[in-house]
Amino acid sequence: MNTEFYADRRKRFAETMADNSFYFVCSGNYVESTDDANYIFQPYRNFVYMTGRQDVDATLVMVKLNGKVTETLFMHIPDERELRWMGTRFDAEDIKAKTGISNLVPNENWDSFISRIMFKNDIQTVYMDMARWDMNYPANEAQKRANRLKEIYPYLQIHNAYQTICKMRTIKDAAEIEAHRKAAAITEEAVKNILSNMQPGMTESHIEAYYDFVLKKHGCKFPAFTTIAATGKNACIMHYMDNDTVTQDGELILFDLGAQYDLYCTDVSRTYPVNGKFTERQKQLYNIVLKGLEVAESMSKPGQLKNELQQISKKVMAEELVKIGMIEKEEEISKYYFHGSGHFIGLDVHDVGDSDDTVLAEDMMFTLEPGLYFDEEKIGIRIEDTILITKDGCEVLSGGIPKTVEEIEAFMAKGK
Ligand SMILES: [Mn+2]
Repeated sequence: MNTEFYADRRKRFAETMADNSFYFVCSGNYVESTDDANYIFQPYRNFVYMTGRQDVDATLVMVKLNGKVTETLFMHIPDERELRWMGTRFDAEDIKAKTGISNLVPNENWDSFISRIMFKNDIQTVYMDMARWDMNYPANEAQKRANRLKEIYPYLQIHNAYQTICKMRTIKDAAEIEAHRKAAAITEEAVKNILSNMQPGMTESHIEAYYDFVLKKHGCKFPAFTTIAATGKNACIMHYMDNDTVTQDGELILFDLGAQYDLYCTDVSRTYPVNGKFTERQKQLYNIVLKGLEVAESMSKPGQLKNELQQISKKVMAEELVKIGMIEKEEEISKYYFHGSGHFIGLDVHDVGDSDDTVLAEDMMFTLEPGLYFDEEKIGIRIEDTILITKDGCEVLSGGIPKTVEEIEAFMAKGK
């Protein structure tokens, strides 16, 4: 990604900072899993957003003094042993060039740096950056640093900049949209690989492997989230992730999956006949969900209240269920439909910034995901797209992934 995008984000944030203040955001650290192993490192997304980097134990500091902003990146500098064992890549000049931050400082210098800016200047305000939902989580690096600052400089006003930056993240810039497009294109190729290879008798995870293969081929080490591959009645379990059931001829299989590129996510659900052909009944129910999705997509444009899209999908599906006699009154749809209709998407799958009164605006990205679940028929159907709001409508980034009955049957017939 181009350096200018990160510099621009920092500049826009700096404009919201009070004069004579500083902001810091930490990338985070490894979390121990078992024995001498760690969980996969997940960099703090606001750090990535502001720097484009995914380093362990790094901190960005922006100091604003008399209207002038200086930026410093604190990093862990690997020693000889680490370079040998871990192969850690560290090229200071490259980091400076890619981030646009010219001050690169070892973590060990944190205390002296803080002492210096606090000694010379009348800083009263500090912005930390912390997403947190639970009192019982252990303190993270950002909290530890904020606590220490407060201890030494008890007069400091400490604010959380998290929401300000999350709000910026809801409007994607060109570089972010490009990354989302790449993630969507990889997902499309991967789902098509499933369709070309899926056969009744395979386990769900065997089918999932055709998807994983394409992700790895494109250098995506991990998907955006744990894949759901749920055949038959498993599709009625919202967070089914065992993926160990043998698929049967005549069943539908529900996939909820997505690739990520540069951490930018795709989130797609599709429901396909394992053998390549829908039964009449499956087609009837499938087309109701598809109609629910299509009507919401047709109304996705700037100015539209996002939450209304859920109601629109729900109403259309309820009307159709009444028509075919599955329910008598529209409100009875809650028997078959019980989840939300979608979420913002970005550096996180369930991205930040969404609220009950979100009005759609150009360059927002979100998903729509209506579904219907018929336990007694062992059929669960969800169809989900990743959507970009454009100037006067929307673009369905996942639109190339077979979705209508005709597209699905034609594609699967060709692949066999
Ligand atoms: Mn999904």
